[in-house]
Amino acid sequence: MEQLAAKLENYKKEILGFTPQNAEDVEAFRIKYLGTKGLVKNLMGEMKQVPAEQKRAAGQLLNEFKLLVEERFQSFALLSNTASATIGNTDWSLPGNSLPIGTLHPLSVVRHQIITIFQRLGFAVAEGPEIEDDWHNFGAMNLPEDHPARDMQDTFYIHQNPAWLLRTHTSSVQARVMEQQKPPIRVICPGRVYRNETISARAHCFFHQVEGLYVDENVSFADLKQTLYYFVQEMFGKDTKVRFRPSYFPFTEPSAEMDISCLICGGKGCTVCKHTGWVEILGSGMVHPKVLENFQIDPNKYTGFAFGMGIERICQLKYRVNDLRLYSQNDVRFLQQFTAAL
Ligand code: 2NL
Repeated sequence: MEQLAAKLENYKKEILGFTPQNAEDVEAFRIKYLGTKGLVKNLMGEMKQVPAEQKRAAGQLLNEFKLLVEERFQSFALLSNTASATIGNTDWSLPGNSLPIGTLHPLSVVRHQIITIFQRLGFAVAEGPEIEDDWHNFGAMNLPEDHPARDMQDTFYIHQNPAWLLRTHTSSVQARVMEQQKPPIRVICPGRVYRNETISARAHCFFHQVEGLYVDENVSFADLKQTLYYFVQEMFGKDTKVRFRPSYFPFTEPSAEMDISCLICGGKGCTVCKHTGWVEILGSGMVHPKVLENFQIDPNKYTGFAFGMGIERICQLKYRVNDLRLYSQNDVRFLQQFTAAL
């Protein structure tokens, strides 16, 4: 036993001190220690001479030694693969240059945040076509025939068939939901909408919206206020204040616009809030009885609230984007600033 232990100690020193310079050295190491006529095999053979009562301890020592040799060989083998990966002047084993990975568009980031908040409240997500007919976009929403929004000046009609238009809001999606589903209805509809406007820092011919609709028995204005208040707290932080101002939309009655305390100046007054301390973020209201009737939903039994917000606007407030055109110019200097927002 003592002889064996001393012998192994010497071999261990030899092995640990051995540094192969190339693939040939590694192969020589393998043959010397691990080959069919190598040291480990020889030592195993010598086990026969060990007295029976010491066989167990000797076997254990030898086994430990064998594991050490194998482990050394494996680390050399990795190195030697690396060494042989050099062809000419190129080391093909070096890590490559990573390809630049794109980032989510800020509007996608914010849309995702909005959707997640409402999903936690039990809202489902619905999508629909961007090319719509007059009924789903306007008629069902209680917009009178002579409403200015229906004007060629404001809405893009499809040249080949003026019965079709580019939706001006995602209410058309909620119209399709109400067509197919009876209350309780709880949906949010994110999507791109189009308006015929001259492009500037503050206006664009398309933008992105999230609209929400909740129809059931006993849905009240208090539900509307609390839902939208919850949304603001989740989206902009617990310290954000809200206020509702009376407003008008043809599809809701009563209607209200919601302001939040200015995130930029904290309500003290700045250029973003035009020194009022408040910024408008969405429109809302109780669904007009005529809209419900358009879908055979009895307004005496059911009530609902609805709201709509521009994703660009939310994004502008959250990330201080001061020009609407930035969202569609695809300038990477703009887009790359939102990696952290993931
Ligand atoms: C805004 C205001 C609003 C709605 C959208 C709606 C939808 C149905 C019925 C009734 Cl199906 N109303 N949507 C209601 C109030 C306001 O949007 O300023 N959006 C950017």
